[in-house]
Amino acid sequence: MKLYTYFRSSAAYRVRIALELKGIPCEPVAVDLRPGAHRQADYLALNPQGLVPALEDGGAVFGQSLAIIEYLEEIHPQPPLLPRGALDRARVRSLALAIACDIHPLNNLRVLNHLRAPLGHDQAAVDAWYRHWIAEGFRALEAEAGRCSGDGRHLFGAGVTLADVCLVPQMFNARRFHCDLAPFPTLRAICAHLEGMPAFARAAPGAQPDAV
Ligand SMILES: N[C@@H](CCC(=O)N[C@@H](CS)C(=O)NCC(=O)O)C(=O)O
Repeated sequence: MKLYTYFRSSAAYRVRIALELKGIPCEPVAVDLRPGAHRQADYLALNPQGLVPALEDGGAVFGQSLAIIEYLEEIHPQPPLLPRGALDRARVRSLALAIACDIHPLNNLRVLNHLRAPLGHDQAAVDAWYRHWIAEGFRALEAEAGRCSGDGRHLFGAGVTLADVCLVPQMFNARRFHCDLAPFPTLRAICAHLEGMPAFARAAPGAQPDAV
């Protein structure tokens, strides 16, 4: 199994956490987003979406971090990242999708680049855009955490789920862009707990071989 990854990619970070939690051996293949390696023909031949991560297994390559994580969950169910009951599974997916579909895509590299050129926004405007969508998304998640967290250390219930796997990388990005996190004490406490777990620490951007 190979993971096409970039150390600072939060979508790849989600998959790295899932691999570490499940103890699945996987060879990382670095795709450097800075010079645009993900837009080069050799990578587009593997993943026409031109985004990281992508997973290669059994001769097939596919992208989309949540599809990859659900695949890992199916082929390697232990430890589970989704709870047993249908309702709880839907609630965990709802939290994960709030991050992966409603926060992350608005602040992706290609979106920020498009704001700069051709739309002509300066760095201050791009930063304001970034922070606005983090604040909007985290406001909802903080409220969700109040209803869903069972122990103040996990976004849902009292064990690690797919929701946590998505939250920690998004928090990493929010810190990197100096977002105001004061209004989100529950999310900060959850991430502080999770980031102390060895699997999360091994998956962190700074621990990756391509981190520079
Ligand atoms: N929905 C996709 C998003 C993947 C994605 O946007 N990856 C980012 C890095 S976190 C990327 O490759 N960005 C390149 C770009 O925006 O040009 C997933 O969950 O895998």
